[in-house]
Amino acid sequence: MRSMLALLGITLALALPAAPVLASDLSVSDPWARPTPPGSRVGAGYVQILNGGDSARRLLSAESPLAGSMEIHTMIEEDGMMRMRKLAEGLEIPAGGRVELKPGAEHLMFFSPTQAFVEGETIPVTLIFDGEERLEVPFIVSDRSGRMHGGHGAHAH
Ligand SMILES: [Cu+2]
Repeated sequence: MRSMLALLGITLALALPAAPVLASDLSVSDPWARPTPPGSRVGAGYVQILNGGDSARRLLSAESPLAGSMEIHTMIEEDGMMRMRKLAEGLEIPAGGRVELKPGAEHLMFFSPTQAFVEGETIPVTLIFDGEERLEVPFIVSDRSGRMHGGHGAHAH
């Protein structure tokens, strides 16, 4: 039985398309979104994106079935105040490097959420990269307000 299973495994492996075609150098870790009150018109999401490849990649956009639209933002200091700005060209993930979207820095914006983001729930997000690569990433809604100092929440859009 054991050897039959092993054989079956080999057969299946041979039947699969060549792995490098499907393999991605991109991966993500710790995707999370902030809880929002009902009726909120915006939400924010954060994630680390790792690029294991040897060429730079670019996050171009994002979308979610639970938001009317999404944007990639950064924070800049202007007249002593931190303000959000849309990254129209997207966000580069350096070769062999990583970018951490986090409060007070780059982040994803959810506009016109279709529902409140409730702690513990999952927001499905598609991250869209150059080369038309799409990563499906579930963002976990979690309250990390203790770490939000200088973050996004205090700023009107
Ligand atoms: Cu923003």
